[in-house]
Amino acid sequence: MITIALSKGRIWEETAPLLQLAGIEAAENPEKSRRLIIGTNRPDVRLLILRATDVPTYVQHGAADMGIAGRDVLIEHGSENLYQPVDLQIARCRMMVAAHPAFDYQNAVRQGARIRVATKYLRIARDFFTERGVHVDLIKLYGSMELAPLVKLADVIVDLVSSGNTLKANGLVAVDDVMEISSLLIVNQASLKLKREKIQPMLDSFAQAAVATA
Ligand code: PRT
Ligand code: MG
Repeated sequence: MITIALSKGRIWEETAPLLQLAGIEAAENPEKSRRLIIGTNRPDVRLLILRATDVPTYVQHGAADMGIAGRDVLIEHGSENLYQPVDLQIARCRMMVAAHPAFDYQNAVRQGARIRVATKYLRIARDFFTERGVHVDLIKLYGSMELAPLVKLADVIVDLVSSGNTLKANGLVAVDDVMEISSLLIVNQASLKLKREKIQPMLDSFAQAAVATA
């Protein structure tokens, strides 16, 4: 059995066509089903439907042989034991620093001021500002980061931006670019060794499908 860990929402939407190109079709639509284990047209392949941030954990411990996770999630989780053979180029967006237009970010950075940063992505934010020699106080949030600058919980946020509509709707502007984000195929290293004759052809199909849909 090959077990693939995935999350609902945008990852599923963009993964389904890749799975199909790789000859795998889910028996049920995970967006509609309440089932957390979903079979496929291949009796030897099943899907686990998880929270996006839990995907690396299942693959790392071998509860799933492979999975699909955003680079943001992988960096925050750490990638010990995880082989990352294919960048699928799906669920693409950018990690950005955003602020209220009244906050002079460039000046704060230049003057070496201490900046209050609210984010779900502590590791990414810490590394980004440390590299630039900017002193920050990090405030951990679990969602709705856009609110923080509006009520003066923080000077800036570090968050994912795709259309930019969420920033715009809350009157925030992007002030710095942290990194490009896409989702990667991750594989448990022991699974790859033990089940290589099944897994390697799947990795090749995914890589081809990613190029075909890019
Ligand atoms: O939503 P939930 O709390 O269950 O979990 P999650 O947010 O970790 O998962 P999900 O499914 O929302 O995102 C899965 C992955 O998709 C992330 O790990 C990213 O790699 C990728 N991705 C791509 C995004 C976005 N684009 C994105 N725009 N993840 C989140 N967003 C959010 C962003 O945080 C912001 O709140 O969408 C909002 C901004 O969108 P725009 O279009 O208004 O700019
Ligand atoms: Mg989300």
